[in-house]
Amino acid sequence: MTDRETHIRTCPLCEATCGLELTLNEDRSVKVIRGDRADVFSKGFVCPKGTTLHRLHEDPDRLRKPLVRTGERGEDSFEEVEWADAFSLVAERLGTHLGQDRNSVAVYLGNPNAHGHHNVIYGRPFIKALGTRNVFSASTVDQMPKHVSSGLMFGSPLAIPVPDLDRTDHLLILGANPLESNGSLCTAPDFPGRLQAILDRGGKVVVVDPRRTKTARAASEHVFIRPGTDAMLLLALARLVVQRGPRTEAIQQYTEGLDGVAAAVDPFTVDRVAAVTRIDSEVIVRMAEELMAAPTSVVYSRIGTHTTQFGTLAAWATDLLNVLTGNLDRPGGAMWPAPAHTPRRPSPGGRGYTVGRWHSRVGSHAEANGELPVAAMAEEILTPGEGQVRALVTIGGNPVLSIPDAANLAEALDDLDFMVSIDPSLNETTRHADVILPPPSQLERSHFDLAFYALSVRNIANWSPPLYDSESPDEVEILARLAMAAMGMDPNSDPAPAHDLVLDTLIGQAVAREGSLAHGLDPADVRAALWATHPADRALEVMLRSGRYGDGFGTVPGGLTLEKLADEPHGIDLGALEPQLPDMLSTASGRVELLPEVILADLPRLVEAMSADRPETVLVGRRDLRSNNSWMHNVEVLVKGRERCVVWMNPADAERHGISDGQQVRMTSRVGTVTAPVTITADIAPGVVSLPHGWGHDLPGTRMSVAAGRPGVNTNLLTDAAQLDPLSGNATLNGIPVTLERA
Ligand SMILES: Nc1nc2c(c(=O)[nH]1)N[C@H]1C(S)=C(S)[C@@H](COP(=O)(O)OP(=O)(O)OC[C@H]3O[C@@H](n4cnc5c(=O)[nH]c(N)nc54)[C@H](O)[C@@H]3O)O[C@H]1N2
Ligand SMILES: Nc1nc2c(c(=O)[nH]1)N[C@H]1C(S)=C(S)[C@@H](COP(=O)(O)OP(=O)(O)OC[C@H]3O[C@@H](n4cnc5c(=O)[nH]c(N)nc54)[C@H](O)[C@@H]3O)O[C@H]1N2
Ligand code: SF4
Ligand SMILES: [Mo]
Repeated sequence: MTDRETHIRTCPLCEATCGLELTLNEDRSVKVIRGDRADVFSKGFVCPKGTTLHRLHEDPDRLRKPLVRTGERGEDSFEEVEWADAFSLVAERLGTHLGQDRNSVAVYLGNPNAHGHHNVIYGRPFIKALGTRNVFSASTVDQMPKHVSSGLMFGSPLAIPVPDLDRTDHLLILGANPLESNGSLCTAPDFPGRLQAILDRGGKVVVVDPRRTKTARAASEHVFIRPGTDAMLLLALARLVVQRGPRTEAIQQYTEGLDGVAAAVDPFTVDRVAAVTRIDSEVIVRMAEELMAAPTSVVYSRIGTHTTQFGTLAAWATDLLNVLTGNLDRPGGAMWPAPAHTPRRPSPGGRGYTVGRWHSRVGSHAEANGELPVAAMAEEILTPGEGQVRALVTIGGNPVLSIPDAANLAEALDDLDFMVSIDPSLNETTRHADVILPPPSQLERSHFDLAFYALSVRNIANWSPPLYDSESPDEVEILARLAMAAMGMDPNSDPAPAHDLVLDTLIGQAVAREGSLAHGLDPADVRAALWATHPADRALEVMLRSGRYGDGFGTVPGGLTLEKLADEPHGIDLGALEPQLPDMLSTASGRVELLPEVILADLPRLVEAMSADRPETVLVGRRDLRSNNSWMHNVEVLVKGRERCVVWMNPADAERHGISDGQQVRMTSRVGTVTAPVTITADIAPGVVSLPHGWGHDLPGTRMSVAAGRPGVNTNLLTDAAQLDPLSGNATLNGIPVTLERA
């Protein structure tokens, strides 16, 4: 038997960053993908999606050449064109709009942009080149509340504390289901193993979720909650901890506002909160006592708590509680990663963080992180007047399936003068585009998880080279050429100046920033020292070598370089998380702001909501291990088997509505109606139904042959774009009032 060639790379599909081992055939096609046992972080763990990564590359439906529309929107009437022609067309059409009004061009960035370093590095410069304020992304149907609360409390939207899974004695999870999602804002390959290890060392895991999820089953305890009420529960827990004496001795000196906490949380009495959340008072009290009694404990809340009308309050309350139990910035508690691509901050304090530096034109929604709420994108397109959005660039996203009131958005896309999508598929969103520019596959690019190593339960660095060369321009070249077009340059001229601009900006920051290992170096020397050749890798190299473990371009012998990482295909483990207070704080006060003003100003809304009327039935979401948002349903092995796009319904609700297992239910919300088959299960709380997102592949004009055969329905025809978390602009995707009837 001959030794087969293998290729090691990091899985780019979810936040877990698993190492993959690809065994190749003689023609270098992929024979099989397994978990990489030698990976320093994932140690062989893999899920069904990771083992099908090559199927995306091989998918005959994957676009290989640019498409230009020849017929009506909504039909599959496109022709393949040469890249230069596609770029010229985009330059001409975008140029016309940009020439009149920069804000008339909007951009939408989808989830895949966060996976890997290419688009993380090139996304911002591209947006800057467009010069528009109409920037939308999947962040406002996701984690924006956590950015806002972290910005307000710690000074930076990226200073997100993660649960120290591997050392904690007690983990309280709210609104996350990592045994299906593999974790989010908490990069931890083999989440199941890490949770089991907590139990094995005598610790406890408690899951709060309106469904008894796979994670809940694996935990020590599951607690049902009424959707949308987590912020109240967390503040009731905070109130109990304050009453019993908060454990803040260790970090008190780094905090601001501690004296005011008791008054702020006072309205959230156990009895009131028990009634609203439908959790017994005794259970709430015990939850608080256990958080305090455990040697170390940590509260971790995720998308089920963020995509509600109180998303930012829930995100803030989570960290407030971790402070009060004495578990912020402490092993076994909530800790900040120290990622390789950023320098260590030399001292606390900074400019702080603000939201609402500008507002959206129609709904007057506040900007957060330079973005406007994606739930408001349709109204910006459809409402006439000065500053109306007339052209749209989508980059790796499928908002027609992923954002609320999707029918309205689809209508809005048809109303545009021009739309261009950078995307490898002709799907529910890109079918509205005039031009589609397909980037190469994941196997044709290098990979480094810039975003997720900053959210990781260990400090890790792992870089993967491309497996294959690509004949077409890669994604950073596409972005560079579109940026040139946006700046009035010929997109078909040499893109080197655009790449140089990105690189020189990064080098400029690295040599200027205090704490950077390139501080004070001559930019020309830094540039001359670079080893990498690809523009995205060169930019990454600057970050790594000037970052906290870097070689400082020769000034720190033995320090981290990209070349070194390239020699370590299984990654480098840079150690467990370490305490970082107070230097990492960039608030204006240089302290942890426990009671930011905008949070305090929003609290009365939560107090009022405790006595509001409650709808009889609400809809929540669900994720499945074999699915990934909207875009892996064209992989046959992942979608075969039982139907996954089904409504979960409690037996009591089913009986009340006369619905039996497998029958169709018609669900109607304020904005739409959807009909789907029912699975009756006691694993969901009464008064709650659940339907996964990312389905609804039966729209005409797409090229997703496998997905079209198992279309499912689009749950975002029901979610309501009018219900936002006011502080972050995040959409409400959970707790949507619906009425049910047998179809
Ligand atoms: N297999 C798979 N993995 C994925 C993805 C995928 O689509 N499929 N998507 C990736 C992405 S983009 C993300 S952001 C992450 C998300 O990762 P997670 O945050 O773990 O997301 P979910 O698995 O949807 O878990 C959310 C849970 O919240 C519950 N929930 C709903 N409403 C409420 C509420 O009001 N309160 C509480 N306490 N719980 C509530 C839901 O029942 C659900 O179990 O997953 C990533 N990983
Ligand atoms: N009801 C409900 N709705 C939800 C959620 C929920 O829990 N409930 N979750 C929300 C969350 S957390 C998220 S993150 C969003 C996701 O929302 P989106 O980001 O809008 O949707 P995805 O399905 O991730 O879109 C992936 C798209 O990227 C393309 N793509 C894949 N790889 C690449 C690449 O390398 N480059 C480029 N340019 N394109 C690529 C795919 O072809 C596909 O078109 O959905 C949100 N919507
Ligand atoms: S858990 Fe996530 S990173 Fe790991 S193999 Fe599955 S999809 Fe890939
Ligand atoms: Mo997400």
